[in-house]
Amino acid sequence: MADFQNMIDTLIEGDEKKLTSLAQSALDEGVSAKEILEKGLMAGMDIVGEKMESEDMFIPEVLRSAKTMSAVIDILKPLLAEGDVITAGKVVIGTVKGDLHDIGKNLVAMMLESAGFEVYNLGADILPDKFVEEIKDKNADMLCLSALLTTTMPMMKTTIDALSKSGLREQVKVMIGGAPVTQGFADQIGADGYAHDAGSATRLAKALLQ
Ligand code: B1M
Repeated sequence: MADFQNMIDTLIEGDEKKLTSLAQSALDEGVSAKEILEKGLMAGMDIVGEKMESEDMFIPEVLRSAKTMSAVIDILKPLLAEGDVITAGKVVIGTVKGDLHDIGKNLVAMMLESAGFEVYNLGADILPDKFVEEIKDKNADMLCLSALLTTTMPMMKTTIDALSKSGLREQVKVMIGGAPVTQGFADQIGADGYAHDAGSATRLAKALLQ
């Protein structure tokens, strides 16, 4: 019988070799890729998110778990049947124009992907119109904006304004984050939510799209 708890613990430890072997053994026993994804990997990543919020895990450890999960997902992907993965929502994410910081944003993107979101990561230094274009193109449910500089925070408002101007604001939730960003700033510029770190970003994204 598949040992999902062992998979969860191994994902938290970030031991890619062991998790690959556990997933392979489960597949050999006839356990479906979908079950491994949901009960082993996604369940484990939920705990990683909680541990990050409570500061029981730190950025390098979270990154290691996220990379471990991605490696095992690559094995499962060809075995997942169409319809096996119900996405939690489509998310467009990027760092705003003028800002080159992307390490934290990439961590948020990885965590969202691990939680079952379909993530379109545009990168850093992204113009408001590029975000809008991508949202239209992908029919996205959520826009995630990151900024690490106090000087680029106003670009978050400019981007939300561009979204409103395009007529898409009502159908897209906007979440913002980054070290200098606060809940007060999110309220001020009309974002739907602010998250402090990648763990709480995943939780908030789920809540906003529920
Ligand atoms: Co720069 N930088 N940097 N930098 N840099 C900071 C941000 C700074 C605080 C350093 C300092 O002075 N102490 C300072 C900003 C000051 C301010 O505005 N308040 C600063 C500065 C001034 C600059 C330059 C202007 C320096 C210069 O050229 N004179 C310049 C600006 C370039 C530009 O962007 N136009 C610059 C350049 C750079 C590098 C390119 C060298 C490099 C970035 C490389 C890269 O990202 N690819 C860099 C780095 C690495 C940093 C520090 C050292 C580290 C940032 C980081 O990656 N942290 C940073 C100082 C620091 O933070 N200690 C600094 C780790 C990362 C995991 O955390 O990004 O906070 P963080 O992400 C967290 C949360 O914030 C949150 O979740 C993440 C995970 O928990 N989060 C979200 C992030 N986005 C989110 C989105 C969400 C939700 C949560 O929802 C959508």
